[in-house]
Amino acid sequence: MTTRTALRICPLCEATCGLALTIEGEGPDGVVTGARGDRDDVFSAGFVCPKGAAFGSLDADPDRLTAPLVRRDGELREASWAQAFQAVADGLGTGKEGVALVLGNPNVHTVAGALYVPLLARALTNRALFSASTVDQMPKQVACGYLYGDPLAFPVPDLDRTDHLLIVGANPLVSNGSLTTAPDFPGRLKALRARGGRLTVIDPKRTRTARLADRHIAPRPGTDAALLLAMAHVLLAEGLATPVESVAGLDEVRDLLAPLTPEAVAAHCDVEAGTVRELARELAAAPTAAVYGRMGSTTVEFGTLTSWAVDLLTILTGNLDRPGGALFPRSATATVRPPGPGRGFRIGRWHSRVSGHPEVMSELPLAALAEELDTPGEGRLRYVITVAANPVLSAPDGERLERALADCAFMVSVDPYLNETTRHADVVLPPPRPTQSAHFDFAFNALAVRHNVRYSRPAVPLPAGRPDECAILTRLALIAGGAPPDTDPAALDALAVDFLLRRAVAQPHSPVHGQDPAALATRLTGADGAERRLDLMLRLGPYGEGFGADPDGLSLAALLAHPHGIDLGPLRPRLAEVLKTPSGLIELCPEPIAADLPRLLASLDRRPGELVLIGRRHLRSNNSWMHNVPELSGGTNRCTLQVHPRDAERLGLTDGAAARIKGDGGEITAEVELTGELRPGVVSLPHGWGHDRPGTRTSVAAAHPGANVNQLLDGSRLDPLSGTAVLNGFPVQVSPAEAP
Ligand SMILES: Nc1nc2c(c(=O)[nH]1)N[C@H]1C(S)=C(S)[C@@H](COP(=O)(O)OP(=O)(O)OC[C@H]3O[C@@H](n4cnc5c(=O)[nH]c(N)nc54)[C@H](O)[C@@H]3O)O[C@H]1N2
Ligand SMILES: Nc1nc2c(c(=O)[nH]1)N[C@H]1C(S)=C(S)[C@@H](COP(=O)(O)OP(=O)(O)OC[C@H]3O[C@@H](n4cnc5c(=O)[nH]c(N)nc54)[C@H](O)[C@@H]3O)O[C@H]1N2
Ligand code: SF4
Ligand SMILES: [Mo]
Repeated sequence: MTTRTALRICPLCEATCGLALTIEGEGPDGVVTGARGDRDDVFSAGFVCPKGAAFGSLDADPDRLTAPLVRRDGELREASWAQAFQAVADGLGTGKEGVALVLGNPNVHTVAGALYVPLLARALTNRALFSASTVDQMPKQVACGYLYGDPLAFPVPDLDRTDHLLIVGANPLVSNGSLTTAPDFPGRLKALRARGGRLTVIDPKRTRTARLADRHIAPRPGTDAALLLAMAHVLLAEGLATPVESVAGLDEVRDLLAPLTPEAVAAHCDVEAGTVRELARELAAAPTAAVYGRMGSTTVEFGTLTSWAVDLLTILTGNLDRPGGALFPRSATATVRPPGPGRGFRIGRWHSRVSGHPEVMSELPLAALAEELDTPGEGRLRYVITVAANPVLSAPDGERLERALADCAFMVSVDPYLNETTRHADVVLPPPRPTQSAHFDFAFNALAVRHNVRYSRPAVPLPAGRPDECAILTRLALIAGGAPPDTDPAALDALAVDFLLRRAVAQPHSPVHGQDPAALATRLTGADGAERRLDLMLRLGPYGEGFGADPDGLSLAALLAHPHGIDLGPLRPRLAEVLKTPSGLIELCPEPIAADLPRLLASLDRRPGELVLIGRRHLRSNNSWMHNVPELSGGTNRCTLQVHPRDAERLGLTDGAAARIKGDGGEITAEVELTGELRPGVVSLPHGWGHDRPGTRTSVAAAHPGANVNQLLDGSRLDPLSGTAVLNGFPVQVSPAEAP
């Protein structure tokens, strides 16, 4: 048997480590028999975590679907690709008005998600887009949208150069980082401390990240907005604020935060006023500093306010857009825009039908998907397309959603597994395994702590007749757009290329200004449409060769010549290029955000009920879909209810016994695990569990199903500005239960 090595960027989390895969066997049958970190990778330099090391098992999982499934006489059966696409065309029929498009997390990790999902969304042209963003980072997008005029302009902490990092509600030692792409995040935090820098962690749990910190603050969950805004109050009151020049609204912020003194928030947050002052002074005194917030700062009652506060602190301490602070990465495939004011950001251009939630970045809250499907009346969504999503487990009230999915007129899922969500589909279209897919990080290059660009072609070829995920989504887009069945799929790529080129040649600052788009299109290289589109984006991007304008610049050919990637240097200040607010300044005090502050002020006197629940992640997991890999299951990766011993005593719970947990949306049972790491009054359950449904095909996961924490929610607790579900810090009741 032949053995060879192939390079492949890991798609399993946001760290984007370069892997060196050992592959045995020829052609489409090649299997991964080993995975290690690629020591020569320009960005990850050999780092790999247990998930990356298990890449081969995940890739070869025998439960992965290898052929499409089509429902006939109530049962999902294997079918040919032609039959499956025909079934989709028949099933969607003329129902295009009422199609919900549901996008899950892996879309940010695939070429198909970046390049073809937008084409599918455009073909559907309706206003029913739902994604994992509204159970994740949407509050950050709203805050950045208002502050900088661009909801995708995320400042990223300059991890390798900062003197002081304040982490709010993130656990990168386990998650490997999010909205900040940094292979070996743990090593980079240790390096920060080794060079004399300071790490502060705000988290109701003493997590692995908190244990590494110089200072750990454990506030009451959901109170960070008040805590951080009180810190901002201190900066302003004590004359410690030294914001960058290009800000508007500083006086308005000062007035707005006047009531938020450390004393006013201390009891609410359960953090002493003196500590709030110290935190603010330390941040201001550090030569450079960055504030970094993640899930514990977004998926909470005041998610947008907290996200705004995170950036406010960075801005007020003069740390935005400077080395060692937080900077805006410049991705190799970004659209180059001339500096100058923009149109700004707004939400609510339309509203959801049932509860009237405002659209945010063209999306409606994932938590509202079930009601949009099951509530009768005009405009009811009757058709569902899911791509890489398992909302039955990842969104609130999966039981209601399951009933709605079972009842809809037609559902198609693009997914490699038959799981809790896809078991309701009428057609399942499985993409090939990761080794058979190309990889490029369109999303994460824009979040990386160091500029770089890397590309992996498929390590193993596809069998004849099997479409890759780009081809699957192309066909779906053509069907959704009503194209005749014999339409050449290449037409869609040609349209996308033409669109970008026409726009470029019309722009005076573009290196191809005034040229002929058709002639430029013929110069693109690449083995398929996706590669040609990547080539185009690279060539016209900020480091591009500009169709000959800069012979040393980037193109697909240059990337292919550098299999371990190309380093493009450290992050650099570029605020002027980023700002797209109408004023051309950072709009520090956006009206919609200011209007949400009274809600926060009103909550200050409220003492929440006895117990609140927060989530947690495990190192060897990834949301709902990695419990099926034997190497990644068992051990500490279990769905237990963590409880502080003091609470356990009060509630009559013992270690290893079963507990019943009740919330707005239902009740579940889980095994109790006592831990002193939680602050009392807080219990913790991981998400992505509940693999006990019939009709799924995830045999390893089904053996240890766990319980679905999101069943405790009914979908009504949302951060109003972003439509994001409150997944952290919601009230629950816990009592002893019979063993499950
Ligand atoms: N309570 C609670 N709930 C949470 C969270 C929490 O912290 N607490 N976290 C939230 C967050 S941050 C997120 S991002 C969401 C994630 O929730 P989802 O977006 O639903 O994502 P996953 O659970 O990761 O499920 C991914 C699906 O994609 C499929 N898949 C895997 N690889 C591919 C591929 O290459 N192509 C395609 N087409 N499909 C693929 C898997 O089989 C699975 O069905 O969960 C959210 N839900
Ligand atoms: N191993 C592994 N890695 C992953 C994933 C996974 O499932 N497993 N999922 C990936 C995804 S989709 C994402 S979005 C990222 C998420 O990346 P992170 O946000 O780093 O991961 P979490 O574990 O959700 O960390 C949230 C932290 O917030 C804390 N917290 C909860 N409530 C509050 C609060 O009210 N205030 C404060 N200050 N803290 C609070 C929790 O205790 C927890 O430590 O991880 C990614 N990486
Ligand atoms: S840290 Fe993330 S990207 Fe790196 S090997 Fe692990 S799962 Fe893959
Ligand atoms: Mo996420």
